[in-house]
Amino acid sequence: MNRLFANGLLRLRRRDFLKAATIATAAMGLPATMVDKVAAALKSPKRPPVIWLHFMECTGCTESLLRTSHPDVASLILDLISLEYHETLMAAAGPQAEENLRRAVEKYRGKFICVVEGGISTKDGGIYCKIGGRTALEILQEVGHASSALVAVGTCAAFGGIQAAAPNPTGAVGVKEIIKDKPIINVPGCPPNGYNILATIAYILTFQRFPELDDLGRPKFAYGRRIHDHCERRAHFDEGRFVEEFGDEGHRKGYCLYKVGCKGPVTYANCPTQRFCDVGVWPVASGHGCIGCTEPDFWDRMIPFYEHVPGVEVPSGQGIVGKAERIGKFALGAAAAGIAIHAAAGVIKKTTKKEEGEE
Ligand code: FSX
Ligand code: SF4
Ligand code: F3S
Repeated sequence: MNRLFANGLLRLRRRDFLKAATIATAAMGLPATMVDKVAAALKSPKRPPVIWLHFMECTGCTESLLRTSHPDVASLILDLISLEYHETLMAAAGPQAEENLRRAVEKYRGKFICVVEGGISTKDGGIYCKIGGRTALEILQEVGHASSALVAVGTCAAFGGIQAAAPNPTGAVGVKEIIKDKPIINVPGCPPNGYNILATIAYILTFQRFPELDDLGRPKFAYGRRIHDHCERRAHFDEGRFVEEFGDEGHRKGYCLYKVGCKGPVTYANCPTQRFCDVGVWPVASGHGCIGCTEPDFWDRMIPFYEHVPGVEVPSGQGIVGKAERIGKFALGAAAAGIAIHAAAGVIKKTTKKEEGEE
C-alpha cells in the first residue's frame, strides 16, 4: 500500500500505462517483444519501498518529473513503488515528517531503495545543509546505509552538481563519495530525463538486478552514446554547415551548433532519442547547444558554454568522416582541460574588448 498516495490518486489509465511500458522498454534498449515482460513486472502488486531524500539542489529533478503528461511518468513511477517518504510530495511536515522518516527506515531496514536528489555538503562537518537540525551528511549516512541500494537522481546527487562548482564553498559531493558499501546507480542530467528514471526503476523491477553501468555508474542504455553520435544536426556537422552566431541564417536553417558552444561531442546521454516534455523537444532541437549537463563537474568543465570545444578540427565538407571520428577519440578529461584553457582565454578576450570600449 502506498501510504503517501492512497486511494488511486495517481492511477494511470491502462492505455497510458501500456504506452509508458513501451517507452520504458525502448529506453532500456530492449526489443518490442519485451514489452509484455516489462508490463507484467510493472503491474506486480509487490512494490519496493522507496525513501526519497532531498539535499542541496533546485528540486528541478522532481519538478520536471511532475510536469510530464501523456503518459504521466511521475504517476507511473509513483505507481511502481511504495513511496514512504518524499519531502516535496508528502503532506506531513516538521516533527511528523521526521518521525515518518525514522519509522520508514526502521520498518524497511535493508529492504528499501533510497533515491537521492541533490548534493551533500561535507565541509565543516556538513553544516551547510541541514534538515530538521541534522546535516544532509548525517541523514544520508544513516538512511543510505540502511537501504538495499541507492539511485542518485540528477547531476547534483550523482556528482555534486552546481553547488560543487569551483570553489565549491560547501564541499558538495555526490552520493558515491559518501556511501561506499551499497550498490548505487547514477541517473544524471540537470534535470535528468524522467523516462531515464522510469526506465532505470523498470529495469530493476523487471530483471531484479541493476542494468549494465558505465564507469561513472550510469546505465549504459541511457548514457552509452555521445549526444553527437545520434544528433539530428549531425549531417550538418559532417558537411561543415555551422551556426556562426545565434539568429543567423544557419541558425534559422537548423545547422550544427558546435561553433556556438554545443558540447554534444563530449557528452554522453540519450537526449536526441529520448527527448523531454512529451513534445519531442531537447536542447539542440530547440536551437541551443548541449551544455553537457550529464557529465561530472559540467559547470566547470564545459565553460564557456557559448564557445566551441577547443582542439576539435572542424569539417569543411571534405574528408568529413575521418575528421568527425577524431572528435570521438577525445577523452572528456583532455577536452575539458582544453576548455579550461579556452575559458581563461575567453575571459582575457572579453577584458581586452572592454578595455577597448567594445561590447
Ligand atoms: Fe540538481 Fe535536481 Fe539540476 Fe536541479 O533535484 S541536477 S540543480 S535540475 O534539481 O538536483
Ligand atoms: Fe549536434 Fe552538437 Fe554534434 Fe552539432 S556539435 S552535431 S549540434 S551534438
Ligand atoms: Fe543536458 Fe546536453 Fe541533454 S545539456 S539535457 S545532456 S542535450
